[in-house]
Amino acid sequence: MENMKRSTGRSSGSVRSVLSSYVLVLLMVVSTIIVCQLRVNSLQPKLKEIEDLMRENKLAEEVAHARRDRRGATDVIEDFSPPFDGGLSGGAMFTHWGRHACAEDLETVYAGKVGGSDHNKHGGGSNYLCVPTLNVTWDHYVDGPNSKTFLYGAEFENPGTGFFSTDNTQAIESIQDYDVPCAVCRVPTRRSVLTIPAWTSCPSGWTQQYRGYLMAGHESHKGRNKFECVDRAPDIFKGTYENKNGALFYLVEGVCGSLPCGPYIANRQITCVVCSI
Ligand SMILES: [Ca+2]
Ligand SMILES: [Ca+2]
Repeated sequence: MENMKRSTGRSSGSVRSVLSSYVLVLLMVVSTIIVCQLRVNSLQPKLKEIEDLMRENKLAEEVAHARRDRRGATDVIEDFSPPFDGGLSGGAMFTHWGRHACAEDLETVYAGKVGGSDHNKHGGGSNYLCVPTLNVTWDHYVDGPNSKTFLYGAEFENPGTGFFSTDNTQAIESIQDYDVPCAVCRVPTRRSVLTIPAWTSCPSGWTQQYRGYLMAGHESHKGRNKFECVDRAPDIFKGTYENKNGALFYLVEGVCGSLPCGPYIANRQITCVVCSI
């Protein structure tokens, strides 16, 4: 019995000892956690400072990257764009058919006479050209008919009466067979030029460069030409009244039925206006 009491007492002592050890370990763990937490808390401002620095550094990198991109884009734009001048650079180009020079407020790039393919032959070009009469220069050449493609001069054909003013014809009453002048014009302050058939004035906001009659080749001839607007007060080349033909300018008439009858009238000569904006 006595032994049992001693044994029980030893067991209780062991249990207390073990419990004490657990409590001690627990206290150590708790104290360690508290110390760590305190350490974490003390590091928090430093951590935030580091995060702020990283963020700022990232932002700085992003700003630097964006600046590099912008510089690259600016270089590309400068490579392909002229210096900004308020949007007036460039100018618009057109050919003033029937006049020796452009209007005074325009730049006459060059003047000449109209050329084209023969009115009654196949082949060649289908457009009228404004061919310079000054400073004609050659590169390599072999004289003689070699390629069988020719550039002719152009003249007025069957211009009728009452259509064209004689204001600029130097007292010549009829422009029949006279060679057709032309001038290539630049409108420095405009960006667009448009030829409008069947109108004698420009749309609102547009400026009229000139007006006249639509002209092209004769439908029975083999050649084809572009329609061009020829000034209703043409200049002439004095002394060119000989009938040389070549490329020809005829007044163009509307065909009612194919075009809507009203506004268009059968066989009525089509007007035109050249406008810029
Ligand atoms: Ca002629
Ligand atoms: Ca003729």
